[in-house]
Amino acid sequence: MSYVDEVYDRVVKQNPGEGEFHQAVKEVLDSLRIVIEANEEKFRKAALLERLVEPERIISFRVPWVDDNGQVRVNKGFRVQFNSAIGPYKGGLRLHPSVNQGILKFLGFEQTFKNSLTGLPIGGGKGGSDFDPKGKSDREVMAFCQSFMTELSKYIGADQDVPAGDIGVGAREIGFLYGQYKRMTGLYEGVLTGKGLTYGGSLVRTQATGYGLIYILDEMLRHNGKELEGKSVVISGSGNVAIYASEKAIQLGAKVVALSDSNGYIYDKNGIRLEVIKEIKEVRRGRIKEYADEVASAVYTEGKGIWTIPCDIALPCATQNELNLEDAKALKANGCFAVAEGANMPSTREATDFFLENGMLFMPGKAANAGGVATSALEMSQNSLRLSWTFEEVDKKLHDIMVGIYEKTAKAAKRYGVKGNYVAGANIAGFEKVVEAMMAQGIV
Ligand code: NDP
Ligand code: 2IT
Repeated sequence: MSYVDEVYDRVVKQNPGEGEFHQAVKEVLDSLRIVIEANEEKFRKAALLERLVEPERIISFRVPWVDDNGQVRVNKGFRVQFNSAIGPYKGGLRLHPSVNQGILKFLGFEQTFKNSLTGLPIGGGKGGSDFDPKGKSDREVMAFCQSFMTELSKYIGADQDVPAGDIGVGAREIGFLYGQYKRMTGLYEGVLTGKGLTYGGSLVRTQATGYGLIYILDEMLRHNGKELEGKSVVISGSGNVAIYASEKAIQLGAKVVALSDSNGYIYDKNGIRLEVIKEIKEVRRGRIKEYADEVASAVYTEGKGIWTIPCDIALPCATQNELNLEDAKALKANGCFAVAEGANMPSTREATDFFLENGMLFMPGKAANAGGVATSALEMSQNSLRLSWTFEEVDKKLHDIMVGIYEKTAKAAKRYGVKGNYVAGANIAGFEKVVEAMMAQGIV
């Protein structure tokens, strides 16, 4: 049996019930076959793959908090410190009822390669809780965040592990978490990123994942003789990534015609009005359906189905496995020619294979959404230097990093004879740096 298959079988056996983790490992290992087979003896002897798929450490803890009725509630809290070969653990915190250890392991595994691709010195980690911020008061969210950080603060630090936002964690939650970290440790340090601008945050971090997604999409299109201007774009989700991907796509002359949330989607034939979306989502914390109540040209549809809307470009920016084979076929049938993943692993394996086999341009999440964590690393640099760069400076660095990721990804694919396969390219390029660092540091 090949080394890759042996390690994959072991992952399935040793991590029962963690389907998303198996899926993420399989996708990476499958595309690394060519690289691994060329170095099989060396990697086997060093148990390189076995170490790569095993998190360095998982911390799991109880999060008790008191709701507005005086009732004590208990959630599960986690931090997966996946790989520190190239820098301190770095990655977001997700607050969503679907969170469990397997989901966070898939995210931490992906994060390790993504962070490597950025070229910056950050390892891979991810954390979160099954706490659902939806419908909770600000005080309840604060109570949860303070309790969560009381435990987490023992395991993180500016040179050790630096969490940030992800689904359900934005500026409000980062503020509560930071306040509690400072109170617990007495340290005013860059232990979290995505901080507010008045207490150590970086300009552009809010926009970074969405802007970065459009920067790399633009680069991919240009290298393939296409352009963004005038194209119609469907974007799923309406959170941080979806909103700022829309903003940059519109700035560059595209027309964003649809957005969604977990209840349904809106279609606006005139192109969405982003100021209305921002008011609903960022200010009122409302539902996407409210857009159709306010904008006459828009239609709201309850439930799934956003990928049946005809478009040139599709950007899944909500959550894992939100785009399946049937969706991929519908996109292709309606003329879509490019897909870039703002979310982490939003396309199922079958959908990804369909895109690649049908000549569609496809940029996988670990390359396409790396602008968020890259800008987090820029926030860490500014915190260490104790200064702040301007919006233009950070935006330019972000743009250069995304162009760099495109180049590394495209070159690695070409080098291994799979030109245009950015899935293989991103996995190989991300892997090479992590492996070199791991091999250099001995058996750890
Ligand atoms: P937000 O919480 O800001 O927004 C999430 C959006 O996705 C909401 O519209 C939400 O709808 C929708 N969504 C979440 N879960 C589901 C679900 N199970 N089914 C359907 N819709 C869902 O999160 P972000 O925008 O930050 O994150 C979106 C994706 O991007 C995630 O995959 C995240 O891991 C990834 N990402 C985020 C980065 C960042 O910097 N924030 C960086 C890189 C990747 P609803 O409100 O109804 O729940
Ligand atoms: O998935 C991700 O890359 C993020 N949620 C951002 C992580 C970060 O540390 O900024």
